[in-house]
Amino acid sequence: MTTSPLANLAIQTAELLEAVKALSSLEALREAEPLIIGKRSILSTLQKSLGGLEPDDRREAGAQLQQARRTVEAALELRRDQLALGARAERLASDRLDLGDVVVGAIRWPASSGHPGLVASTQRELEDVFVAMGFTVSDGPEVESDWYNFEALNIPPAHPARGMWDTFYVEMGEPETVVLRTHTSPTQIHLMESAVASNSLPIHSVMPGRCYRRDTPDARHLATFHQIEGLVVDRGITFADLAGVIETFTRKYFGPDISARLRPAYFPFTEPSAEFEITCTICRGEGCRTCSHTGWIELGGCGMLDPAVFEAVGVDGDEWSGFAFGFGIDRCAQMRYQVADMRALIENDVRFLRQFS
Ligand code: FA5
Repeated sequence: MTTSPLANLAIQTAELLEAVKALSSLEALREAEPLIIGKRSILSTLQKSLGGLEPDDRREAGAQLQQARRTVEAALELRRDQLALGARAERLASDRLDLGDVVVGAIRWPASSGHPGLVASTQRELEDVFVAMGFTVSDGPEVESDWYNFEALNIPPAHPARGMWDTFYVEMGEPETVVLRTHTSPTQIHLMESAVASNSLPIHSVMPGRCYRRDTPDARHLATFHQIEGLVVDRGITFADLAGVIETFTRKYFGPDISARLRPAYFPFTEPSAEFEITCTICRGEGCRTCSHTGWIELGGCGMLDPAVFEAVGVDGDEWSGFAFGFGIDRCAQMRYQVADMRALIENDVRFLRQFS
């Protein structure tokens, strides 16, 4: 008498069900699945052995085997669902955000109060330095007509110098072209126009404010940044006055250890013009990524007011002369507080911000 190949099917099925129950993770289940119901499983081996049976026996054995397979498959699916549920619960527990914890733990209670950002406080410090030197503080609009941002500053349409400032345009053409100011120099024009209108020359003023350029942010540039413009219009003003103001400013703001230099430059609204640079405070002049390995950082431009500008605003150049400068406030903050990458100023990382509270 031959034994049926399925003689131990009940025991074998029970063993498979035990094995399924013992699976402790989704990964273990994925690994064990081919051995439990795949081609290499005992169920598939038994299936192959049915070939030698009589047709009736084979049909009956086939049905039994099918039933066993369905039972094991159902157990496997159930185990898969249980394990997936467990894994999800674990994930949720580890991601859990307890607002109570945040108040008591991370923020500290009582919560610390806010404080002005580094650029805002630098602007105030710069204003204080210039006020102590006898300047008043004025401001002007951030949205300017083409006339104020360019033309009155001796930069007519299509002048190649427009390329110096990559501009955000608000309106193009008729009735007039309107831009986000690319520098604070248009405020000079407003100030001189109103001084002429009110017959209140001379002017000794600084004008801080936000500027916009289509510049790609990097270690020394942002698309939205700040400048402080300086304007002096008086009788008998010379380049020596300008150099003296810059030297005094550097000593007062950066201290005696920092060297400054003026290098010849070109701006359409000043003649002669210069660039104002200081020793890079990140590397102390050794050369680093922030200063492009030159050891120097440009803080701004300056120069004697060009006669064309006086003409545009109606100042009598025979009686008056003057100078102007425009320094980057973010650059000043960067150099004073040794911020290697200017982008840190706008990232709002509280670990950075807290250092300046
Ligand atoms: C000007 O904007 C001139 N208006 C300065 C000036 C005023 C010259 C008066 C003569 C008389 P410049 O494009 O070089 O010049 O910018 C001056 C300073 O602004 C730079 O030295 C730098 O400190 C700062 N600056 C310019 N572009 C950016 C920027 N994208 N991000 C941060 N700071 C900037």
